Amino acid sequence: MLNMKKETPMSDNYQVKDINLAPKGRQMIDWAESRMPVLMHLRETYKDSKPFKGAKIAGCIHITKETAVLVETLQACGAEVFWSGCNPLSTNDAVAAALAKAGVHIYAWHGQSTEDFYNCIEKTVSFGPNLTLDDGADLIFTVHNKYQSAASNIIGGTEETTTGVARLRAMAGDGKLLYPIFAVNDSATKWDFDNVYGTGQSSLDGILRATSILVAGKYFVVAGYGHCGRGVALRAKGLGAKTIVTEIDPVAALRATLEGHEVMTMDEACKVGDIFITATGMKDVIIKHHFENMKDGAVVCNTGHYDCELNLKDLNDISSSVTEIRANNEEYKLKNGKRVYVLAQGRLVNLAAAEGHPSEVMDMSFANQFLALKSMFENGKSLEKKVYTLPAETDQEIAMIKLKSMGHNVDVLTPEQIAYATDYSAGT
Ligand code: ARJ
Repeated sequence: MLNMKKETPMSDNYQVKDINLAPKGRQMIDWAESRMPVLMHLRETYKDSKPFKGAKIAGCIHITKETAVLVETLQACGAEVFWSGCNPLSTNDAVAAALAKAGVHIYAWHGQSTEDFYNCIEKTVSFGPNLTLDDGADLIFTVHNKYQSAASNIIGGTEETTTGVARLRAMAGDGKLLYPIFAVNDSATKWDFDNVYGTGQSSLDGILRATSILVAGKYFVVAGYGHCGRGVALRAKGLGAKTIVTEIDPVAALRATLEGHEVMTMDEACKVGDIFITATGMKDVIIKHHFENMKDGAVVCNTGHYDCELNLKDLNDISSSVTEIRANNEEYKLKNGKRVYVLAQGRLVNLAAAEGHPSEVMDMSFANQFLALKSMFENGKSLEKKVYTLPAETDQEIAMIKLKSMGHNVDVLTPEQIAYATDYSAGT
């Protein structure tokens, strides 16, 4: 059906860095499972009825221990799964090996070239999936741009992240989308938790692993005060940083000032900051003249989905040397004599230099993924080729299971209270 190159170097079952890493990967997955009660509850609930029987799911998301719990939950509930990573630097090779051992058709390894990255995605498409799962929409774009014939077999897909959702909405607006999509990112139990607390903690984790520097007392510049930037600024402040936010949206900037951050333009902030992190989803946020004006020793990184937020070509042009001084930390010696340290080559610092968001928060994101795919498999044929959000009841269900797993409960309205809420004759 697909015009895949016949001489693909990949085996039909998997392509990972080292299959012998599987036992180590299995330990990591076991650890994640013990912290993901919602997903494990869904596995337990649906493992006998197997709602995914007959589903062939191609997925393109970061290969982490948390992703492994999602993949194995889909498998346990009847799906056949074909996986690739959505970033050349975020694959955990031990986890990938454990998944390969567990029968997942997985094609991903850490540090792969851009060419291999796309070859791996194409390999998963060659199996003729009927559902797709994306983080950043690279798999969907591959189907749409190169393998349109595969789309006729695809009932629908899901998208994990803000950047991907924005692009898919643009595609749907132009009438270019070939199958319906659930925007998992837009569920409250994803966006309000993963993007804020997940990105906040894991980005600081990545910065600390790559630098081992003290955050307290430093000028910490966060570009973008969306949910992700807000989470990062919150955690940096918690560690004692003097936080500075740059924004293009006056409402977001105003929110940042009232939440205790200094607000300024990047032209101003570049001269002040000790640590910079971009969380905008936009390209060219830090460019040549910003790098040139930074203080000696400034640390720069990105936590947005794509690596275009820092213009590293600009930085290269004004540098006389680049040296890797520790894992995920490159020293650029500028021709003006100053040094700038770039983490994880400008790729998402939280996934490339650390392990991504903690399992507890991915639990909710991936419970949304599971329920979105289930709903798509069951009802997708009746949907239009648009981007949909999940119903509010799904958020309620996920939040309730999560709360209960943490030992909390909520109050319930009485019938009188329910009537009161909509009683427009009631006054003081
Ligand atoms: C898998 C992760 C992890 C993790 O949900 C997050 C999001 O929206 C992404 C943008 O690319 C990354 C994704 N994410 C964060 N942490 N995916 N496993 N541990």
